[in-house]
Amino acid sequence: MLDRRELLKRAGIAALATGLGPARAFALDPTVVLPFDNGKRPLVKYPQKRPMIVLTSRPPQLETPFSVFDDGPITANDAFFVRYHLAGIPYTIDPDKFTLAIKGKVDRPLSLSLKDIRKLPAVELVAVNQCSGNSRGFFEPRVAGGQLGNGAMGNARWRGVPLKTVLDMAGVQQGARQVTLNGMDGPVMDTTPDFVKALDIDHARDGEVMLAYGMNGEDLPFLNGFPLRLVVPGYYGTYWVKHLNEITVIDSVFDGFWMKSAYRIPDTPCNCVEPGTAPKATIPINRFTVRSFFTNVSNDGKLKARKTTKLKGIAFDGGKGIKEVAVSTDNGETWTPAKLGKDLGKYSFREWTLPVKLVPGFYDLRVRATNNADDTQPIEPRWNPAGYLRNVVETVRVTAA
Ligand SMILES: Nc1nc2c(c(=O)[nH]1)N[C@H]1C(S)=C(S)[C@@H](COP(=O)(O)O)O[C@H]1N2
Ligand SMILES: [Mo]
Repeated sequence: MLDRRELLKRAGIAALATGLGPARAFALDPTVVLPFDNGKRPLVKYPQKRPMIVLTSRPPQLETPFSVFDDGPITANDAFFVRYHLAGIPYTIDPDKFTLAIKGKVDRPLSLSLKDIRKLPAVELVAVNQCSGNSRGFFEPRVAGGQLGNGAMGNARWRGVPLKTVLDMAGVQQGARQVTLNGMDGPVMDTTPDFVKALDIDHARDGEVMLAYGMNGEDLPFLNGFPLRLVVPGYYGTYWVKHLNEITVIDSVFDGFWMKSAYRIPDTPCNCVEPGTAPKATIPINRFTVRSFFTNVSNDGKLKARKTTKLKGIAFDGGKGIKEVAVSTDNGETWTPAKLGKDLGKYSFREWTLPVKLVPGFYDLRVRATNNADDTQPIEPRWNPAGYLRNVVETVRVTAA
């Protein structure tokens, strides 16, 4: 494990703290253009990260360049996206002094060091983390919020202890209804609500929700929540609280801003509404919708006609597991099942491949996944005012010549 000085040195986080911001190695940062209006973004290198697509720099909000997802089903730590709400990020964290408090409606309030937590029986799980607003930039009509392409997602092997373990150690009292989760970051103005999330007590104790200190065999990168974060398999990233240092068991339903007002979806069967309209009632966002992507072909791609091309991609869902991925080369008239890759668990990206041979022409290639509950992806996009849950069938336009 890294000591503090070592961490600061390796991560260069001190540079961020002193206001230098990201390392600007180049006079002119390269840019990328996401395929929607106002999609031009700088590519910048941050501590412990390779050059990433920058949405905002204060706080850092970094999107993964999409080509990374073709490298394999696990997203490298240095390419994993970063999302923060509040500019008050704890730029220096001493892992030897870090403690996690478990308090509220418990018999034995606890203060656990990182060492204490690392001594508990560890578990590992591969799971996708995806921001609720991933792909928001594609919404039509456009909606307010971070205009993200498809790179606000990633898949990692997380290591830590079940949240249940520490809740049982503390002894949850009768009548407990939720746990609230707070990290070390905070607002810079006291009118901004602190980022606090909540889970129902049964969910918190399901044995899968994890206090994670490891990611793909290493400590968590600083910007992904060092030294401890919550992992909520199958659930949108908003619940995956980073720099987690305070868990409170409560006997009510938490009514903080980030649960009661933000991160809510329409309470309709499709969790969608007529484009441009407001929902009558909303519920907190929860599990991922089913999605699939091509990773080795993109718009304006060129394929060799009459030669076999192996199309490749990824699929995932909110935890039922992927049952089938199918590809259409004829505008959705016919669908051919792809071959699924190795199963890394029901919360992981699932790779798929499909060889195709095309005669010369223009093609809209489509990919559609179905999970083990027979949930699938819609051909027409669904809409909600916050730009969440996007899972329309993805299309890439290529030329075979
Ligand atoms: N402490 C803290 N944790 C947080 C957030 C935050 O703003 N502060 N944002 C959440 C949101 S909305 C997302 S999508 C995930 C992103 O995780 P990542 O930055 O490791 O990719 O972190 C979550 N955890
Ligand atoms: Mo998010």
